[in-house]
Order: sequence, then structure tokens, then C-alpha cells
Amino acid sequence: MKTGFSVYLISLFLLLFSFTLAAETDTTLISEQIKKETLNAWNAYKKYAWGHDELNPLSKSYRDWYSSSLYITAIDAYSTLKLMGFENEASEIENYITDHANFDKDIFVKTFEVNIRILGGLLSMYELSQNKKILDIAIDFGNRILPAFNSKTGIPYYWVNLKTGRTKGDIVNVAEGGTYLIEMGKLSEYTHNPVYYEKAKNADIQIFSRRSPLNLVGQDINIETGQWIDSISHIGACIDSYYEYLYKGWLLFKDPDLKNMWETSIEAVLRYMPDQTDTSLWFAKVNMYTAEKMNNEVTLWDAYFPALLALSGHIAEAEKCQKSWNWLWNKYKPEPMIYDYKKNEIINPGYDLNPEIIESAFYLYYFTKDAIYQNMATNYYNDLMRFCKTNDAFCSLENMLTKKQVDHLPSFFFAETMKYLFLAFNESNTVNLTDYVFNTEGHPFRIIH
Ligand code: DMJ
Repeated sequence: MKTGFSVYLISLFLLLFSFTLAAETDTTLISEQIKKETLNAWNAYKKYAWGHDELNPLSKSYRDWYSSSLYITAIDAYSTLKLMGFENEASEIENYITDHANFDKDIFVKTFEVNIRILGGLLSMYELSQNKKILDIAIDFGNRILPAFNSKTGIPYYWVNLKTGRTKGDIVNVAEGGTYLIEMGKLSEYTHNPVYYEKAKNADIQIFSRRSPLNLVGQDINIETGQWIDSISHIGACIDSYYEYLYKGWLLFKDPDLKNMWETSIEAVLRYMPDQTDTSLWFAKVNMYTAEKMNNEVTLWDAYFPALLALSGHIAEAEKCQKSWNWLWNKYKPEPMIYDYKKNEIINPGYDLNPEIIESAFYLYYFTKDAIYQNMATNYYNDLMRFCKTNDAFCSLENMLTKKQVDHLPSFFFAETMKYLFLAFNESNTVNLTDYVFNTEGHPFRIIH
């Protein structure tokens, strides 16, 4: 009897051991595949688009955002290649930027986009390389976009000219107006000049101080008059990273004002926006003054929210919301750009290789260690391989129903999509979330404790 029981125990142990081993082998395998695919896509960018902003993967050509390149993909890809251990490729980017980057260009650029991709990418490149020349380039770039904040309210203009400092575009959405704390705060940290942080913080204060009595902000604002253009309030695209930076700004800089703004905001969001059933949780678009629901459309960008909820300790809501997104992904493979969750209707069928749902799977795996989130990441990766893979790289989809491919590889595919896939399987041996904060473009920044 005793011998029988021992044999039973040993077999059970061996079975569990082989399951653990198999799971670890699978994790290593998929992580290696993700690295290999990232490197292949990077090599395609190098072959067909080196020195330009983005790769057109089907025509094997390139595109620049403006009349002259700003090296966006190279800058955006750096932190991912570095975290994956591709040291040669990372050094090549560093050398290229120090030898060739020149931002003294008479072009109007989108303040928000270049802040998160170029300034964020350069500063993170500096943190990861400690190359002082990169820091100088980042400071130069930061100074070139600083005039954007010279509006009546201090909320930045939509466009800023990199050479002349001229500005235009006095209506911005709240994400475009309030997503600067991480990058500008880091510039202040490295230059010991508070001006950058103060301007970024003021922009957030200006938005926050115009919140409704329900503590909700609108979506679009006139930066000269400070008037809201609309009264729609939500956590999704066009507002998203304003909330993200209030919380991450607090994590990075320990400024109690940011903590207060975050706590006031998230309390209102969790009170007025959840729209749930037993099995699903979406965040609705509501009127900022009455909390009346305005519509039931969600965009794939909104799928960053489970990540932010998880990071800020709201694990139950994060898990339920992520399950809703995962359901939507599996219903269509991949998820549509805009979807009405009440009518069950696709409003916009595009898919641009966006990272948000993957980012949330990574954060949830990091905090819960529940294998369900690694399985989600594996599934998303397999679907990207099935539908978005081209001969050399990956591409967006014009329509996720027909799977018609588009000749475009956005730079955030390197900065975020592949990085978060990789991190979902390497959460303990790369950057940890006690010491690092990711900007909204996926670039890691060290927290000074
Ligand atoms: C990225 O450029 C950033 O994550 C940004 O905050 C909004 N979305 C895109 C990727 O979808």
C-alpha cells in the first residue's frame, strides 16, 4: 500500500515536472520566434527604408511623414531591439543617429506624435546606452518642440515648426494636449532645468482644472480660449494617454499633485463609465456634465486601459475588461478599429498592427502570473503571423474581415507591438515594473527611487 502510494506520488511529481518543463520550453520557443520575426522585419526596414520614417512592406519602399525624414522607425525600434539583446543593431541605430540626425528642419510636425516617438525614443536610447551624444540630440529636439507650449493656456499647439518654432493648430484633443510629463520630466531630470517638466505639468493642470463637476474631462479643447469643443468623455482614443501620464507621471516623479489628479480622475471614470454584464466590461462614452451615455463605440486603442488599471492596482476591473477585448479579438481575428458593443457592429474594420491589447496581456500576466494572459499573447502573435505577415515583414490590414493587406508598417509595431509580445514571455528577466515606467509609445524609463 505504502509502496503504491509512493509510486503514485513520484508519478504525480514527474507529471507536474514535465508539464512545467513543457510550458517553459513553449515560452522560450515563442519568445525566440518573436525575436526572430522582429529581427527579420527590422532587416526589411534596413534594406528598403533605412534613413526614412517608415517601411512600405508590400512595395518594398519607404515613406516619410513630412518633406524630410525624422528617422522615426529607427528611433522607435531602438529600445525593443536593445531589450531583445540585439546589441549590434542597437549600436548601428545609435551611430546612425549621432552621425546623421539633424532636426534643424523647416517643417511643421505633430507635437504629440514626435514627443512620444522621437523625444521619448531618444531619451530612452540615452537611458539604455548612456551615450551622452544621444542625450544632446534629445535636448536639442526637446528645445525645438518647446515653443508648442506658448499658447494662452499653455496646452501645446497641434503643430510646431522644428526650425522656426512657429506654431499652429489651436484645437487639440486631450491626449494630444496632455501627454508630455514623462518625456519633458526626463528632460528636466537630465538637464536640471525644471522648465520642461513645468510646461508639461501645466498642460495637464489646465486640462484637469476644466473638468466638469463630475470630475470628467471632455475630448477636444481650444488651447487659446480653454473652452471645450465637445462634452463627450471617455477613456479611449483622443483622451487615453492623458490618464496614462497622470498615473505614470506620479510613479516616475512622485509629484503629489499628479497623484491627486489621477485619483480624482480614476474615481470618476470607475463611477460613471463602466458598462458591464456578468461576463463583459466595456468603458462607455458619456456626457462629461451629466454622465449620460452618449454611445457604445469602442476603439482598439481603448484596449490600453486594462494595462493602466492593472498597473494602478485595479486588477479585477482590468481582468474583466481584458476578457472583453480578448473576446472581440477572437470573434474577428484581429479586432476592428471601431466597434459598437451594444449593436455588435463593426464601425471601422481597419487594423494597424496596434499594440494595446497585447500591452494589456503583458501587464496582466506580469501582475497575476495567470497563464491565460500568456496564452492570449501567443494567440495574438499567431494571428499576426497568419494575417499580417508579408514576405519580409508585417503590414496593416485595410479590413480585418477580408484580411486585405495595406502597404504600411507603422513604427509602433517595433516600439510596442513586438516589445509587449516579447515582454509577455520575458517579464521577469528584462525590465520590471517596480523600476521602470513605459511611455505611451512603449519606451522604458527608469524610476529614480
Ligand atoms: C501609439 O503610437 C501610442 O501607443 C499612442 O499612445 C496611441 N496609439 C499608438 C499605437 O496604436
